[in-house]
Amino acid sequence: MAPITNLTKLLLLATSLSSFVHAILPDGRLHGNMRPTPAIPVITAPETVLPVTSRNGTVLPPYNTTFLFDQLIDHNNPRLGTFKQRFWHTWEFYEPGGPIILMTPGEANAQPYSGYLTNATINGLIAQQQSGAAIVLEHRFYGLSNPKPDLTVDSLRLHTIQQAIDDLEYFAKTVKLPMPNGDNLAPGKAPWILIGGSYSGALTSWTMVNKPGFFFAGYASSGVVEAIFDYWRYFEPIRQNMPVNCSADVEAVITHIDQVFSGRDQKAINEIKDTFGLTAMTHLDDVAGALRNNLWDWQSLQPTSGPNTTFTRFCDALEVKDGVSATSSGWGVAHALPAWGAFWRNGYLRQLCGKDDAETCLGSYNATQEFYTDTEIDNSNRSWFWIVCNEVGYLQDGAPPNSPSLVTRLVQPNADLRQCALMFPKAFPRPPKTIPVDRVNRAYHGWNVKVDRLFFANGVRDPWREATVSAQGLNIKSTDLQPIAVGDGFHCSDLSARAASDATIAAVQTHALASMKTWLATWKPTSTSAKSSAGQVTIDRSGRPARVGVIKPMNGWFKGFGNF
Ligand SMILES: *[C@@H]1O[C@H](CO)[C@@H](O)[C@H](O)[C@H]1NC(C)=O
Ligand SMILES: *[C@@H]1O[C@H](CO)[C@@H](O)[C@H](O)[C@H]1NC(C)=O
Ligand SMILES: *[C@@H]1O[C@H](CO)[C@@H](O)[C@H](O)[C@H]1NC(C)=O
Ligand SMILES: *[C@@H]1O[C@H](CO)[C@@H](O)[C@H](O)[C@H]1NC(C)=O
Ligand SMILES: *[C@@H]1O[C@H](CO)[C@@H](O)[C@H](O)[C@H]1NC(C)=O
Ligand SMILES: *[C@@H]1O[C@H](CO)[C@@H](O)[C@H](O)[C@H]1NC(C)=O
Ligand SMILES: CC(=O)N[C@H]1CO[C@H](CO)[C@@H](O)[C@@H]1O
Repeated sequence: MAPITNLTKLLLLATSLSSFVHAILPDGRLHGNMRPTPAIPVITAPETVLPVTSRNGTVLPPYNTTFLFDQLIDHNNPRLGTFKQRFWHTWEFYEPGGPIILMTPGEANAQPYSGYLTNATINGLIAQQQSGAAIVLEHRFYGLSNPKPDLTVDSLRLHTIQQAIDDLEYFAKTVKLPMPNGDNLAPGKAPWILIGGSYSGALTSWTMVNKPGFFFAGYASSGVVEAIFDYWRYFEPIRQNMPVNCSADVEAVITHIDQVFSGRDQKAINEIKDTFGLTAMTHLDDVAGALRNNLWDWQSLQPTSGPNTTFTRFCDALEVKDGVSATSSGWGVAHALPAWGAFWRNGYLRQLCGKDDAETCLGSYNATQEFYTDTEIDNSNRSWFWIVCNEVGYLQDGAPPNSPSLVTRLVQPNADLRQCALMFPKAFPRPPKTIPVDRVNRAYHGWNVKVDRLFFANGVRDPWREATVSAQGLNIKSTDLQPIAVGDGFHCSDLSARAASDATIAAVQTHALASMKTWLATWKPTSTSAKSSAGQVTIDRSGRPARVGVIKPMNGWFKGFGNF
């Protein structure tokens, strides 16, 4: 499990103090058979004693000042008017001529991402080196940036990748930035750099393909540029990089469980359910699917995680017997199965599900559960699942028969397609047959992206690697104008300045900073029109805390990221 961050504690506190009754798992997800989102790690600006100051000593607004921009509700129909889109901004390193560095954290409430204004992140390192200003923009349909008052299907029709791309363009073109000369810095007058990680890393690539030349340069960390329907390869970098005895045993246990669960020996089936403390669960694919959680825990690893992570404890539980570690072939099912079960019964299940019973927490079949029916705003799990079901897929399930699998083959894409229908019955009266990911790949070129001045940063141990331009077997060439730098990191590791403690990630960052320097030296203004930005911004003083919706650990999207 992701170490409980201060943010999570705050959210839990906020929730317990409010009237919300949503079931929340201790790790912040809505339910227990839910895969981790490819979101970027939360980095919050340090609370400094000193005020933020510009290079000449002017005192600037604190990093956590929330600005509001009037964004178009529907780029296909501007007459529908605008909604308030939140953003955060600083010009502490800015000097005239410097770049404007824009990031959306993507599928999350953006409030805790203030660190992406500072030199705790690659964004701020670029700003510091190039004398730029930095912006964090909340993505539509996340947090409090909502074109519509709820997350019903009718509202979510405006939640598409293309609308998000158009948001970025309209924001950059129109915003009157709250800084000196801020109405005279649109693209063409100042060089804009678009940054993103994970989904928003893909969005960076997709936007630069879709709006050629609009953003001068880009940086995509772990950008999952290729939409993939059956993304069973999510588990491949994990299988390849985890302790080999542990992967051998996980594979053996899962093969055994799949065999028993596919047979008719009810006694043997019940014994396995009991072993994991899941006796009361109804559906065997939910039981076997829930064991993916131990692999999803890998997603919260970072080079700075230290030795005592949930994932490490899991492998130790399987592989260390009476103080002795198994050889590379593992101990085999006879030891590993009961050891895995004990790990669940002795704390893991409680860590995952809190006070919820196993079926409520890990079951995926109950259409009336609040997890499926809650349509209040600020529920990133629901908003993201809409994009999953309609555009990108990335379904994380068992490997095909001829490949080793760490996760049950009883869970196949239809398990997620069934959930699409449960969560969005108005859009999917029946489970869809597939997800039209080809549309996304055709529109935004996926792995075939060719864009000047777009920097790709990826990590060998990132489970999302296989959807990036560094997927194994692709061999896409790194060039000066479209570099691909691969470090030994995990998911989006290179976004954090702290991750430079790993020399391979430091090299990725150094490479990126050098590319930005070279590219920006060639920038020339293309627009000389008079001041034009009319998008006045206001400051949000409402101070509304983030909401936590119903989370179940039955999909992996929303596993957190820890230890930056
Ligand atoms: C210092 O910078 C601020 C904005 O960053 C600007 O408004 C002001 O004119 C500058 N003052 C001097 C003395 O350069
Ligand atoms: C910003 O952070 C400071 C320091 O933690 C806090 O006192 C202040 O209330 C915060 N402001 C907003 C608008 O959240
Ligand atoms: C990062 O920025 C802060 C100002 O926000 C500055 O005090 C600090 O020296 C910078 N760190 C580095 C390593 O440049
Ligand atoms: C490892 O972490 C667990 C859970 O946070 C804790 O209970 C345990 O004491 C830690 N072990 C060590 C050796 O730090
Ligand atoms: C066996 O597993 C333990 C515990 O996870 C690990 O520390 C060790 O490196 C593994 N050894 C081999 C040979 O895989
Ligand atoms: C389904 O969920 C609802 C709402 O949480 C609950 O009242 C009901 O008992 C559940 N049904 C089953 C069969 O678990
Ligand atoms: C709105 C909501 O409930 N979102 C949650 C989805 O899952 C993540 C875990 O990463 C939580 O942090 C969010 O609060």
